Amino acid sequence: MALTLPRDMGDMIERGFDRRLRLAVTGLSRAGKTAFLTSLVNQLRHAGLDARLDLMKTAREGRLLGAQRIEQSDLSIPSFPYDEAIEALSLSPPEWPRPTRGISELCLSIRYRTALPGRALFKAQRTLTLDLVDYPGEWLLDLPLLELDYPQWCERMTRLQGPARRAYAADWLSAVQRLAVDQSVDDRELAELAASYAESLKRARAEGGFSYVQPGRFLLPGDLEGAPVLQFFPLPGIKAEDRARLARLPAGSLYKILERRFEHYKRHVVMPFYRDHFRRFDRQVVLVDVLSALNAGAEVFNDMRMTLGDLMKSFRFGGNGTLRRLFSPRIDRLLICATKADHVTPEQHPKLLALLEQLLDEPIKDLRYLDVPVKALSLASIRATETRTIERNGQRQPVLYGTLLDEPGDQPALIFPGEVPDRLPEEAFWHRQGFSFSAFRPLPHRDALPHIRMDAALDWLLGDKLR
Ligand SMILES: Nc1nc2c(ncn2[C@@H]2O[C@H](COP(=O)(O)OP(=O)(O)O)[C@@H](O)[C@H]2O)c(=O)[nH]1
Ligand SMILES: [Mg+2]
Repeated sequence: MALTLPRDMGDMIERGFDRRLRLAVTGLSRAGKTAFLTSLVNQLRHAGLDARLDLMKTAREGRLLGAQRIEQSDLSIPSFPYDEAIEALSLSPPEWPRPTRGISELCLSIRYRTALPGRALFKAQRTLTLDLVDYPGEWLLDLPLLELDYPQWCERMTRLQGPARRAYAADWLSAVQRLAVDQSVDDRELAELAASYAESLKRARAEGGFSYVQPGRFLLPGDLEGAPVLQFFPLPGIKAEDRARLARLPAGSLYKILERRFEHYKRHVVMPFYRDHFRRFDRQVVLVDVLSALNAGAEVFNDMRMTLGDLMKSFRFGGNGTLRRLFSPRIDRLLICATKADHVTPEQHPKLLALLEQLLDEPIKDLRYLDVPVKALSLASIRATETRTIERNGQRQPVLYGTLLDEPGDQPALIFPGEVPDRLPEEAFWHRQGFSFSAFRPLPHRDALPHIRMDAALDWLLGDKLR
C-alpha cells in the first residue's frame, strides 16, 4: 500500500532531516539580485563540471554532484526567469537580464555525497531541496510603518526632506500645501496627488539615486498598480503631538481619508508580506551596490546608509519586537554582500568589504548581539571584467579590461576606476572624488558564468547543510 503524507507533514519531515531550505535574496532595486540568483543557479548546475567553486568545501571535496530544477513549492508566486536571464547573457554581444519587479521563486534539488565518517557503502547520496526567493528590498522599508501611526509617519517623512530630495517633490509639495487638513477632497483629486507623490519618489530613485523611499510599494507596486490602497501620501507639517486634535476631524476630511488608507496599507500590504513570505525564510542574502552609491555622491551615499539601517531592522527580530510578536520569523543565518566587485581592481576588494562593514556597522553589531550568524563578502555574481597590469611612470598598475556598456562600437578598453575608500567617506573625500565606476557589458561565456567569490557565498549559505 502506498503511503502518502499530507504536504505539510512531508515538508516538516524533510526539514527535520535538514533536507529543505528556503533561501531568500533581497536588496534595493539594481543591487544585483537577478544577477546573483542567476549565477547561483548556474554555478550549482555546473558543479562537478566546469564551475569554479574552490571556496566551497563540498565542491572542493568533490562531493557536490549537481543540481536540477524542480517544481517550486509555492505555485502562486511568479517563477524566477532563469532561462530568460541565461538567454540574454548568451546573446552576441551578451546582455544583462532584464529587470524584474516584485517577488519570484525557483526551486532546485541539489545532489551531494555525505561527508559523514563511515564505510563507503554509507557515503550515501543525498539531496537538499533549495527554495530560492527573490524580493525587492524596498518592501522591507515598510516594516517600520507597522510601528507608526499616520501622524508619526508624516512627521518622519517631513524630516527626511534634504534639498536634493525636495527638488524632486516640488510639484507635489506645492499642490499639497494648498490643501487644508479638514477640507473634503474627491477621489480624483486624491488619485492625482498620490500619483504626483509616487512620481516624485520614482524620480528621486531613478534620477537622484536615492534609496529611502516610503511606502516601498509605491516604487514597485507589482499587481497593486493603480489601486486606492496605494493612493495616499504624508501631509507636510503634521506632528505626532497633534494626534488628539486631528482625531476629531470629520470622516470625510483629507486627513481622515489619508489616515484610513495608511492603516489599510499597513494591514493589507505590509503585514501579508511578512506573514505569507518573510516568516518562512530560513536564510537571507542582502545585496548592496556600494559602488554605485559612492559614485553618486554624499547625499545619496548617506541616504543609502540610512536606508540599509532601516532595511536591516527586519532581521533584528529577537526579544519582544513587533516582528517576533506578529510573525515569529526563523531566519538563522545572514549573508551581506557588496556586489559588482568586478567594477574595481582586485587589490581594492578588501577596502570594498571594509566599507560595506562600516556602512552596516550598527545593524551587524545588533545581529551579533542577538547571536544571528552573519557574514559579509564582496563579490561579483557575474564577472564582466578581467584584470590586466600596465606600466605607468615606471610602476606596475592593475587595471580592468572590459567593454563599457554605453560606449558605441563595443571595443574593449583598459580602465582604472580609482580607489575605494576603506572607511565612511568624510566631507573632503567628496570634493576630491577620484573615481568613476562605469557599467560593463557581460563577458561572452561558454561554460559556467564567470564570477568572483560566489563559491564563498555558497559555502556560507549551504555548506553546513551539505555534510
Ligand atoms: N559588472 C557587474 N555588473 C553587475 C553585476 N551584477 C549586476 N550588475 C549590473 O547591475 C544591473 C542590475 O542588476 P540586477 O541583477 O538586474 O539587479 P536587481 O534589480 O537587484 O535584480 C545589471 O543590469 C548589471 O548592469 C556583476 O556581478 N558585475
Ligand atoms: Mg531583479
